[in-house]
Amino acid sequence: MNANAGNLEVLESALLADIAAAADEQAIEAVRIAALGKKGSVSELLKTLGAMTAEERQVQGPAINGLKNRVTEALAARKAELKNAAVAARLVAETLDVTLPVRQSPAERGRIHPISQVIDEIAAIFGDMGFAIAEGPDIETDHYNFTALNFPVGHPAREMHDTFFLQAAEGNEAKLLRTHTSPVQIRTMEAQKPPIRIVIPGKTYRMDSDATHTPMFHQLEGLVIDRTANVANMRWVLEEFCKAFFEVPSLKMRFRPSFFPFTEPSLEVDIQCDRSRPGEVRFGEGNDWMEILGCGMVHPNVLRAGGLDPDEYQGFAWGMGIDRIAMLKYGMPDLRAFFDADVRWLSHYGFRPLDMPTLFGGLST
Ligand code: 2NL
Repeated sequence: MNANAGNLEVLESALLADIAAAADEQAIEAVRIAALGKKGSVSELLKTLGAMTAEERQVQGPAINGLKNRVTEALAARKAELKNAAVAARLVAETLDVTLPVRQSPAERGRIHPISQVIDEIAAIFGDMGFAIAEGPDIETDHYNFTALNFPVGHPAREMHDTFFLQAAEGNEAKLLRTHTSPVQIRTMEAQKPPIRIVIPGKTYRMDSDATHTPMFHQLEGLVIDRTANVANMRWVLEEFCKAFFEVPSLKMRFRPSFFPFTEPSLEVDIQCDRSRPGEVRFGEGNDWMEILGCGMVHPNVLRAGGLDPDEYQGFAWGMGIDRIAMLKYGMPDLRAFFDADVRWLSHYGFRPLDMPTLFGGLST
């Protein structure tokens, strides 16, 4: 009897020590199963009560049940303790400084390159006039880049030192990097019937590199072809474009005779500007002129090369440098910074991606 009481005490202190030593909820559960589970040490003791005499049970019943109750309580207390400790540990580990400034999302932090912005602005202006955007490959054939555009054999632009030629496979004609976006107009004439009203923005390449020229630059050309398109229509389209692009209500334009192989007649266009303030050019005011684009009536040979009958169709076309007009509009002094990929430059001169240029909301918001 006394020996049994001693055994109960030993078991109890062993179980209480195990409970105190349990470091997490998994460990405490293991102790519970070892003591109170189906084959647990305490459960096994309880099973022995059935085989006892009434006198024995009177003593052992309360002793074993008392042990069971104290172990149950100790398990519950330790479980609660571990739970609180786990919450406290998470509170320390998962601190959140709510006074930190909110980090901007990529859509807010990123910037649209001025060239992309200007292309979007031009697309908005001509899109509003009913033009579609057309694109084509940067790598072209001699036919689309020169021959179809009425460049005579021996024209200086066809020389190796002006144009980037690609290495040709044995017996094949060398391809080249397009020197203007005009090949896209020829491809469009071949692919669709007039009326054609397209603008073509894109990369162009010439072997030229100094303070005002980069070997890759951006051009925008336009093409209108139908049965009656004429110089007066061209003048209106270009004037509406310049007013919208430079965001001025009125603007004087000057058309000077010029020469391009692909147009006849060919014209160069100057717009009115004011250069009287140092380091600043204003458009639509003043008595100065600035050259802005070249244009003309599409040459009959070019119409023929595009598969059109010049006795049936006529049209006008124009071309301008995007990089240059972007510099003019946004006062960027150095062309080369356009292609340096300097994020400090881009965060200064770039545009917010969510501010899309529209004619009703403003182009350059
Ligand atoms: C300039 C002048 C120009 C064109 C480009 C063109 C294209 C075809 C037919 C006729 Cl397919 N013309 N393009 C016409 C006149 C001028 O560009 O100074 N560009 C930077």
